[in-house]
Order: sequence, then structure tokens, then C-alpha cells
Amino acid sequence: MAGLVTTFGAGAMTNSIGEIRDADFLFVIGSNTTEAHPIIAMEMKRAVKRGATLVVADPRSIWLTSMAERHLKLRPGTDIWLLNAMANVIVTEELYDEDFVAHNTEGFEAVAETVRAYTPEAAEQVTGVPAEEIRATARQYATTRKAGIYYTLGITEHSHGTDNVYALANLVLMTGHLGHASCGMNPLRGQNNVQGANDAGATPVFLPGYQRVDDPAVLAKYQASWGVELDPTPGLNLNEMMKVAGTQLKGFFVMGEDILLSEPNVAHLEEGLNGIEFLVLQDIFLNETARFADVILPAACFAEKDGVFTNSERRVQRVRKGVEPPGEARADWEILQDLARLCGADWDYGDPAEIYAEMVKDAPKFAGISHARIEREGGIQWPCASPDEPGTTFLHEGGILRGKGLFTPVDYRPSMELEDSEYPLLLSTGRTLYHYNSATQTRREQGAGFKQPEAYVELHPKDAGRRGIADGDLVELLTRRGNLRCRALISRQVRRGCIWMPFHFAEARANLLTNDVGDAVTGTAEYKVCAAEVKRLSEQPAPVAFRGSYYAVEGPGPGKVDELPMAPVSAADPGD
Ligand SMILES: Nc1nc2c(c(=O)[nH]1)N[C@H]1C(S)=C(S)[C@@H](COP(=O)(O)OP(=O)(O)OC[C@H]3O[C@@H](n4cnc5c(=O)[nH]c(N)nc54)[C@H](O)[C@@H]3O)O[C@H]1N2
Ligand SMILES: Nc1nc2c(c(=O)[nH]1)N[C@H]1C(S)=C(S)[C@@H](COP(=O)(O)OP(=O)(O)OC[C@H]3O[C@@H](n4cnc5c(=O)[nH]c(N)nc54)[C@H](O)[C@@H]3O)O[C@H]1N2
Ligand SMILES: [Mo]
Repeated sequence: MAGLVTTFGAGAMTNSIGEIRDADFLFVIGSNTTEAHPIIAMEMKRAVKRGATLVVADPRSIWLTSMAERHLKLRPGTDIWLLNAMANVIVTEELYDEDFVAHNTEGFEAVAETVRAYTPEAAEQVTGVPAEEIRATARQYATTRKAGIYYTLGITEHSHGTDNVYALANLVLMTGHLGHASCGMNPLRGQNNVQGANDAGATPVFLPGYQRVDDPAVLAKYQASWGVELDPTPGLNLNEMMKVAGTQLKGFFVMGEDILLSEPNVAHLEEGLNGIEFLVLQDIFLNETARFADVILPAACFAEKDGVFTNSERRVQRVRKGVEPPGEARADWEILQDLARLCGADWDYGDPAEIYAEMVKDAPKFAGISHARIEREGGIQWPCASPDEPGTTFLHEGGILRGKGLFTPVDYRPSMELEDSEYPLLLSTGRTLYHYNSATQTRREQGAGFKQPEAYVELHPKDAGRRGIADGDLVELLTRRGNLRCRALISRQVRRGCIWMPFHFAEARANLLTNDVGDAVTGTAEYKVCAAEVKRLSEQPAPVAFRGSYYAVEGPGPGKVDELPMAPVSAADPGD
């Protein structure tokens, strides 16, 4: 997130996964860690077992909330109120780290002034979280030295996502929970190697190593190194690109993404794609987006190629080819190299190690890392500027990287679309343990399909009762952008007035419903809040094997394999 980039360096965990077990206070906000990051959640469980205090701030009840000392079950999209109220308590009760603030930060006064209005009592009105719980959390966080913040999409996938990140950073800075073990500001990253992709410059703003394209010194360095002219203008971000599909953008090269499943307001995107001239899809499977493809380039999957992946704690690790790619599939870099050559470039890389060496040459953060070194020593955490440096377990030891940590005052801005009489519910979307994002991979194997064969929406019993909806009923879900059919899962996991659905299912795409407004800084879409309504359908065909998501995990096992129905295969699924 940009907030982290400007405040603390780059968007990655400041501290390491292995330090979590030694933390004494864990503040998990907007992260369903047990389902989305099970290995990291194991470290959290370890800490709690050891006696650490866990507080979870999440509009839903998730597994972690069952082991938390406190669950702040806030109204979706109101995190600024919660976080500013925590800051208010820390400032008014003088629990901040005066020494750290004086020597390592700037701008504290502006934040102290802004949060004055955010009293816990006023915050209770907006968030629904009792004032005393906000106070208790703020006091515990401020007065525990080994106190870490862990956050994910519940924080970032909002039109005010960057503001949320700033509000968290303000808490870290005022308490000085930075620069030592088991604390910090820890965004848990998403896809395998999304960190590495960002590090490598797969963004419209940065060259490798978070060096801005519009910084003249950076540009001069790369022009000299690569021997080409470079455009100093930042490109369009994903959200902006999707909005100009068919108008400003006439050609698409989609690699490792199923935009027709994962982008917001996807019906609008489909309209745009009808107006483009050419779409290339480079993927390991025929996904939904393949419907629009003129050319499909078959890629090898992670187990069929060599390279490195970087994880959330900035650790660059080797991945090795275990099996040969099937058919005509080839490693992504080989396909790209051939395309570059056809376009006239004289690329001649022999293997991924050579590509990596070129990538780190001009990027000081990674300059000391190489495939050969990882082979000898194991994974290495950046920053690592030279081959004799060991790498960095946690950032900001002995002083903030940018010199002074910058406080940024932020005020609450409501989510773009709130409930009204026509669409009286708030819809939020996300993922589950059993499926992986666009589910091109998880819906091809049977285990996940047994557990979660079809799409569903979680609905509070009161909201269901009013609408005459029973558990397992087929319902229609509507928003201003579209509608779909899925099963109702009646559950107190969600707050009254809120509904939740996973976005994994091609035949009931949550993204037909979501709002495509993006965060002002990053463009990240507001997947977590939009206004919706649910209706029971008059026709009620028998469910495929409705078992819901959450409770099924600890419920009875799947039974004998041949007694269970297969996962439904969507119309567009090639049934590979
Ligand atoms: N099994 C599995 N694991 C995955 C993935 C997968 O698809 N399946 N995807 C991977 C990817 S790409 C990513 S980015 C990560 C994402 O990992 P997470 O961010 O943990 O996953 P989400 O389900 O999107 O949502 C996180 C939590 O935010 C909460 N939330 C929603 N709105 C708000 C809000 O307004 N405020 C607060 N405080 N919380 C809110 C939700 O209730 C949910 O518990 O997971 C990765 N891991
Ligand atoms: N409603 C809603 N929508 C969301 C989200 C949400 O919380 N709610 N979360 C958003 C987030 S955080 C993310 S990260 C996106 C994820 O959305 P996507 O990136 O679209 O989904 P993935 O399933 O991660 O992968 C996309 C494609 O990559 C292919 N693939 C896998 N490995 C390789 C490979 O090695 N090479 C190539 N070329 N292709 C490969 C897969 O087959 C798949 O077709 O969804 C976003 N969309
Ligand atoms: Mo993600």
C-alpha cells in the first residue's frame, strides 16, 4: 500500500513471521488469518497459547475471534473511527512514547489535534464497538512493548484504504512499536509472490526496488543501464485500466489474472472488452477471461519452472522445477522472451538466475541477493545491499528508514455506497479456506469441491427471517450493478444488516455486484462495502450439497468420497 510505502519504506511486513510467536499483544484487523494465511495464523495461535493477548477487529466472526480476548465487531468501513478513537485514548491518557515521538517522528501534533474529536463514545455510535472496549484495546496496545499490528484486505479494499493504512501507521509511530522484534506494521500479502512482483516493479509507479519512475535520478540510472529511453509518466493502475477498456485501451495482455472473475463491476468491464481489438491471455488454465481471448499462450505453473518467490516478510526464496510442463506449456519468462525477440529486442537470457541478477543490479534494496547465494544460505530477507550483508529480519532497527516517521492525520470518509431503502443491506466479499481466488486451481481438485461446492451468501437470522429465507434457500442477490443467484447461509457470523459472500465462483460472480470505485491513491477497489438486497426465489431446486463454509470446517468430515456429489462445473469451465 502506498501508505506504507511513504511512511515506512515499502509495502511489506516490517517484522518477520517467526517473531509473531513471541509477541505479547496482537492486533489483527481486517485479516481472516486462519483461512487466508494459515501458516501465519499458526504463529498467532502459538503466541496466544503462550499467554499473548489477541484482539480482532472485524465485522465478521472468524476463527480467530473464537480465541481472541476481544472481538471488535465493527460496522464495515468504519475503521478510521475505531483507529482514531484508539489514538485519541493514547493521546489523552498520555500513553504515547514521548521519547520515540520526539526523536524519530514528525507531525505528531497534527494527528493529536485531528483525533481529539474522535472520542471513544462518539466512535461507539459509528462503529458499534463499545467505548470501553476501544479504551481497553488502546491501553493494552500502547503499554505492551511487543505489540504487533497485522492487517489485510479488510483495511485496504476500501475507497479510503490508504487512509486506513495511515491511521494504523499513526498508532505504530505514537507508541514506538517499531524497530525491535515482535512488533511493527504487518500487511500479510496475498498471492504467492505478489510481494516479488511488486518488488520487481510490476506496478505503474515503480521500477524495481520501489524506485519511482518519475524520479529523474532513477530514470537517468535506468536509461544508462538499459540503453533505452524511458517514459517518466506513471502508468494507469489496474482500476483505471479496467475503466478505459474499449475506449482508451484497445489491446490487453492478461497474464496470470482472471479479470472477468476478480475485477469489480465486471459486467461493465465485459461491455468494455467487447470494444477492444485484441486480447492475449497467458495462463496455466482456460479461465473465464479466455472467453474474450484472441490468442492463448499456455504457461507452466509454479511447480514446472525455476525462479524465486518473495513472501510477506520480504524473504526471497527459491522455487524449483519439480515436473515438466505439460504439452506446449512453457515458463512465463520463456514466452515473454520470445515475444520480446519478435518485437525486435535482443533478449538472450539463459535462465531465471540471469534475469534476477539484472533486476537487482540497479536496485539497492536487493543488490546483495542472487539465486546462487540463496542456494547456499537459504531464503534472504531484503533490504540486503551487498553479498556480505545477512539481510534484514525487521526494519527500522536503530532509526526509521526514511529518517523521521511521518504522521498523517486522516478523517473519516464513509464508504462510497451506503445502504438505503432500495438496497438496505451492506455486502462484503472475500475468500475462504477452500478456494483460491478465481478458483481456476481449487475447483479442479475434488477436496475443496466437497467442502464448498457452490456459491453462497451469509445472512443474519433476523435479516433472513424478515425476508422469509431459510438456510440453504436459493436467493437472488441484487445491487445497483447486477444480480446473481446463490444459496443462503444463515449465520450470526455476520452483523445484522450485513451480508457476505466469497468471490470464487464463476457461475455466481460476486463481482457482478461490487462497486468499482477505487482508492484515490492505489486504485484498490472497494470490494468490502456496497449496498445490496436479497430476495428468496420462488423456485427452489435441491442444493448440490449445501454445507456452508465456516462451520463445516469443524463439523463432520466429508464422509466416503463416492457418496458425495462432485463440484458443479461452470459453463465456461473447460473441465480440464
Ligand atoms: N484459502 C485462501 N487463501 C488465500 C486466498 C484465497 O483466495 N484463498 N487469497 C490470497 C490473497 S490474493 C489475499 S490478498 C489474501 C487476503 O486475505 P484476507 O484479507 O484475510 O481475506 P478477505 O477474506 O478478503 O478479508 C479479510 C477480512 O476483512 C474483513 N473485513 C471486511 N470489511 C472490513 C472492514 O471494513 N473493516 C475491517 N476491519 N475488516 C473488514 C472480513 O470480514 C475478513 O475477515 O489471502 C490470500 N490467501
Ligand atoms: N469481490 C472481490 N474480488 C476480489 C477480491 C475480493 O476480496 N473480493 N480480492 C482481489 C484480490 S486481493 C486479488 S489478488 C485478485 C485475485 O484475482 P486473480 O489474480 O484474477 O486470480 P488468481 O486465481 O489468483 O489467478 C489468476 C490466474 O492466474 C493463473 N495462474 C496461476 N499460476 C500461473 C502462472 O504461473 N503463470 C500464469 N501465466 N498464470 C498463472 C490462474 O490459472 C488464474 O487464471 O482478486 C481480487 N478480486
Ligand atoms: Mo490479493
